[in-house]
Amino acid sequence: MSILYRSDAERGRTWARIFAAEAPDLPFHIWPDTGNLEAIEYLVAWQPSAEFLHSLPSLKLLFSIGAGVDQIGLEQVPDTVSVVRMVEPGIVSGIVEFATMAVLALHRNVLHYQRAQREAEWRHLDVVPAAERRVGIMGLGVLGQAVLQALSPFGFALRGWSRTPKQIPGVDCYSGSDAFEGFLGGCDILVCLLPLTDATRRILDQRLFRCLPTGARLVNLGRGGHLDQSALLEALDSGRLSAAVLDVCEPEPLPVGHPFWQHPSIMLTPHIAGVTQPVTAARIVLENIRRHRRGEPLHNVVDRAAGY
Ligand code: NDP
Ligand code: OXD
Repeated sequence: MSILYRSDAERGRTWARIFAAEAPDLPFHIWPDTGNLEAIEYLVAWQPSAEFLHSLPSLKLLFSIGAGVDQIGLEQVPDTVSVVRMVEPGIVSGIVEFATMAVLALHRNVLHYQRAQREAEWRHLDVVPAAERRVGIMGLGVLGQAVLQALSPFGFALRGWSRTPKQIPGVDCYSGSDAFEGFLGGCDILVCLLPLTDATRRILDQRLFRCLPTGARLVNLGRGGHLDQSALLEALDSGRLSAAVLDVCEPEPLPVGHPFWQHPSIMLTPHIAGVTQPVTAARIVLENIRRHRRGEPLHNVVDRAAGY
């Protein structure tokens, strides 16, 4: 029995140290040193190929190194293998910090002031009180709820949208496609924290932008595949949207010359909002392996039918 880690090798060395100290009976390998492929029961990876997965006859658990699992391609994972996503405090605090930064930057018109500074213009906009700014989160899971909690002390009018109904104190909750337009109509700042599935691909499209209040602002922290890029450019250029913060895009990185790189109303970051932290993540994975070995239910198993 062994575990193979197939991701960033430098962070993998921290994982290896933790496993050596806390689970010395479980051999820990860092790709490309796989050890005996037939002994691998646990795999930690971002985007393993179908061919590689099928070369591991004893594989029992596939741990996504990230919170999202769309990059794995669930349909290619053998039915005998459970897929577990990464829910660990390092990702959560990273997303909370980034989303708070992005919402505050959009609320206080930071992209406008960056442009004004570049043009050496002393050009101010009205300050809108937080209570008059409506912030909506698409996706009320681990990350969406943590972001709402962090935004609460600022006094924004908060709302959220999910697949199944939720009740969150201080947040107007909407669910399902029937409630979607009503939700969007009250989002001056919209944050996408959805998983990428068949139901959410290209959800950030022209129809959605038309349902937002004129001049709304967008933050996409989900996946690049959520966004219809042409629709965003059109919405920004027509004034339907006024600014966007994009941490994810498709492809990553964007090609040289892509219009997002230089767009004055887009802030682009290279998928760094929530980064898996090796010390906390290794311990979370180890706890799940222990549960598996004791025959107990696992935490954060992906629902393959739902795709997240
Ligand atoms: P969760 O699985 O905890 O939550 C997902 C939420 O999305 C749930 O509230 C779910 O609804 C909702 N949802 C899913 N499908 C739909 C749908 N069709 N319609 C409406 N709501 C839907 O995920 P996390 O919060 O942990 O992560 C969310 C995503 O964030 C990840 O999948 C990943 O893509 C992205 N991410 C990005 C990072 C970055 O650095 N930019 C870092 C980490 C994650 P319900 O509650 O009803 O099930
Ligand atoms: C994740 C990510 O899914 O980093 O964790 O995008």
